[in-house]
Parts: sequence; structure tokens; C-alpha cells
Amino acid sequence: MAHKNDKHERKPKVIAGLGATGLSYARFLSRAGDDFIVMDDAVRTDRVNALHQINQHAQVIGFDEQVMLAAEEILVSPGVPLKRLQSARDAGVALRGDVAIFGDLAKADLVAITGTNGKSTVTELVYHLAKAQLDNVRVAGNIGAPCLDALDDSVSLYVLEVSSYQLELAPTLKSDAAVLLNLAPDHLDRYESLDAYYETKLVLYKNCRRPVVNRDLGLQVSCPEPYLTFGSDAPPGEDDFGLSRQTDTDLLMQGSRTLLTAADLPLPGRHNQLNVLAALALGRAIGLNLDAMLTSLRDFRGMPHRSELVAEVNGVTFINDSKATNPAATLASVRGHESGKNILLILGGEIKGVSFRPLAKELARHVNLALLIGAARVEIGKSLDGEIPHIDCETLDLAVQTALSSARPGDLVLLAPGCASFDMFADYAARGDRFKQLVRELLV
Ligand code: UMA
Ligand code: ADP
Repeated sequence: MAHKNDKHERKPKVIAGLGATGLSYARFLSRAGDDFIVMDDAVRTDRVNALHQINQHAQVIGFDEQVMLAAEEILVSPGVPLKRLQSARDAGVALRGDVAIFGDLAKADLVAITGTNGKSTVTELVYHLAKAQLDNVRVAGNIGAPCLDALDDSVSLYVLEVSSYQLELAPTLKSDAAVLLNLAPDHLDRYESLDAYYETKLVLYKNCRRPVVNRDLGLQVSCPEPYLTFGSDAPPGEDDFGLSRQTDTDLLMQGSRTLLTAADLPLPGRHNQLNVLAALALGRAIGLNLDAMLTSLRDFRGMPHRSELVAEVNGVTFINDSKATNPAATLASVRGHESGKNILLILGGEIKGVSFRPLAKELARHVNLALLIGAARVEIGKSLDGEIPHIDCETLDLAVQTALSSARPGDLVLLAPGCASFDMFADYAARGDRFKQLVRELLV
């Protein structure tokens, strides 16, 4: 008779999605000696090879209802919409996400960062500030490093970027400090409404010891201790962070103390001033020294594909902000580059159910010409009609050529497409890399 614990008698664990997270689940389960089945709609050979390095017997199949229903639990990759797994959930099969598993197992302090835009910048900034003052700081999460791979008992602080997709299965995540940076329309191809998307993000504050709250959002957060705030107005209290306008520059303040002038910042634009304030507030929330953070800030270099200067060609400046993947990010990016230069904006890709129409008038104040690419270019063109002149370029290659022939010396060509890249590229980084390559080819 088979023993109760015989693995042949046990229900299998199932991994849904074989991307970066799926591979991290495979490593996680293999460390525990668990067998598993992987489901994926579009299996890639390189990923299967990577999987078989972890467990050479692991089976990879398409999404299968019977397998899901027979699972002990399903470990879900963030890109897999939960409605794909609803019947298993209804039948009582547990759906688990990496951030919740990580939160249960992580022993060190945790700073968690979400928001529609600025997550990676603030995550990287907090990591940069914290590692100058603490040993063994680890950065992980949606920034591109699955959090289960970061689990390590020698870590003293985790800085975790969390997406709304990840929060769907981590509604009780405990953190020592957390921020919801901002909210703007995005991912409406996944959520039924804007409120549903916003509510998924708001759960981050539920079990947070020291929330950091953006005053511009007007949120009321209930928590046992007073919380720190930041915002684009002057700080209301001595511990709060904010901005004070001077005639020629903005000042970053804590209470009545001037910390920095905007001109001292290593990153352009009002949005990055807010990102810096959020990072400083998070640093204070976990006890980092403020003066030391201000010193470290000076050598933060920003991240690739976020307002990255590529080159100047015939007097025309080319900037890569491929990571601007929704209209609000595009607008922040455009505003961040206003310096009296004419802006030619490359827009388009997969639109994720979010219209440019509400922002078209405001974009028109800064943008002289839009060059439209990708699957949503016709739809975007309609939403810009009457506001911004636009040219249908279809491809990024053509958009770069058209930009160069339409621009005059002193103009700025900005790739801030306001859309996902998956219609034409593997991801935003591949799109940004292609843009940089095309611009560099103009130099030779
Ligand atoms: N898949 C299916 N069926 C589906 C959806 C996906 O089979 O319905 C499969 C795909 O064929 C693919 C795999 O799932 O093989 C991909 O899984 P995934 O989309 O969850 O991607 P990962 O590679 O695991 O990367 C994820 C995050 N991706 C998404 O949330 C879409 C990465 O964020 C994150 O860096 C990584 O985990 C580590 O935590 C990227 C992202 O675009 C940067 N995030 C969104 C954003 O920032 O807007 C939320
Ligand atoms: P995320 O990880 O949330 O996508 P990133 O830090 O990678 O955010 O920044 C992506 C883009 O979003 C930037 O290049 C910029 O165009 C825009 N952005 C960054 N911070 C903000 C902000 N605080 N508010 C609005 N837009 C922002």
C-alpha cells in the first residue's frame, strides 16, 4: 500500500507562466524538493532549457483545465490574469503569488514600492541610498529580479518593487515602510475599471508599519503611527517632504529645511523631484540618516530607458524614455524636457485600453509633432486630431528617419511612447535598445 506521503499520491504543484517568475518558482520548489508541472500558452525553447537546468524532469504543457483542477496549488506568474485560473480557484485550489510567499518568508526589514509610474526609479534610488548606510541590502521584484530569488537570511533590508499584478495575490503583504507613488490610468486591458486597478494598489498600505503617502493623491491612510508625507506643495509639518517654488528653481524641502534645489538633482523633471522626495521619505521611515542620503543622491545616475540622453545628431537631441508606457508617464516625460526646445514625440505600441484623448490638449502645449508607431497608431492619431499634428510612421525605424528629416537644429526627439511594447518588441528595453541603435546609425 502506498504511504500517505508518497509523492506519487500527492497532488502536483503547478506553475502558471514560464517567464522570469516561473523560473524562480521552479528554483523555489526544487530547493524544497517538490515536483511540479509548468503551464504556458507560448512556450519558449530558451526558457524550457533554463527550466531543465533546474529540474530535468519538469513537464511543460499548455494551460489545461484538468491539470489546474487537480493541482495542490498554483503558483501564478504576475502576467497571467487571475481570471484564467478562476475555475480552479472556485474549486478550492489555492492560487499563490511570489510576493506573498516572499513576504511570509523574508526575515529582514522590507520597503515596498508601488504606483503607476516611477516605481523602478524610486526602488533603485532607495536601494542606492540604503546600501550606502547598511550592509547586505537587496533590491528585487517587478524591477526585473523575481523576489523569491532574493530570499537570503543574511540580508538586512529588502527594497521591493511591487506591481498591481503582484499585489492581486499579496493583499496582506507586511512591510516596514511602503509607498503608493501615484495613480493614473493604465492596464485597463486587465482590470474591469479604473477603481479596480487603483484598489489593487491601495492594499499595499494595509499592513505597513510606516506608510509614506503622496499628499497629491488626497488619501486617508489608517495606521498606528503618524506617517510621513511627500507632495508637490510645501510640507505641512516639519517631518513632511515637499516642494517650494522659487522664481528660478524649485526647492526640495523637509519641513522648513531646504534639502536641495531641483538643479542639483541628477534626474530631469517635476516627476523626478517627487520620486526623490518619496525615496528620502522612505529612507527616513526606515531610519536612514538624511544628510548621508543627500550626499549619496549626488552620485545616483538614473536608469537606462528613462529619459536617457542618446546622442545629438545635426543639432537635434534624441532622448530614450522607452519606459514611459502609459499616457501619464508620457506627459510627465514631455514636461520634464521642456526647455524651450521644439519636441517631436514618438508615440505608440499596445495601448492597454487607455486613451490619449484626455491628455491631448495638455500634450499639445509641449509637443510640435507626433510620430506614430505600432498597433495603436491609428487610434492614437484619432485621439490627437485637432490638437497635435501627427504622421503615421508604422515602425520605429521610419519614425526615427521621419523625425530627423522633420526636425531642425535645436529640436528634441523624444521616444516616450505611452504604450506597452509587446506588439513589436520583446519588452520596453528591446524597444529602447533599437531606438538607440537607430540613432547611433544616424551618426555614422
Ligand atoms: N503567459 C501565459 N499566459 C498568459 C500570460 C502569460 O502563458 O495569459 C506566459 C507567457 O507566455 C510567458 C510567461 O507567462 O512565458 C511570462 O510571465 P509574466 O508575464 O508574469 O512575466 P515574467 O517574465 O515572470 O516577469 C514578471 C513581470 N511581468 C509582468 O508582470 C507582465 C516583470 O515585470 C517582472 O520584472 C518579473 O515578473 C519579476 O518580478 C515587467 C512588467 O512589464 C517589467 N511589469 C508590468 C509593469 O511594470 O507595468 C506589471
Ligand atoms: P515604473 O517602474 O513605474 O514603470 P520608472 O521609474 O521605470 O517607472 O519610470 C518610467 C517612466 O515613467 C519614466 O521614464 C517617466 O517617463 C515616467 N515617470 C517616472 N516617475 C514618474 C512619476 N513620479 N510620475 C509620472 N511619471 C513618472
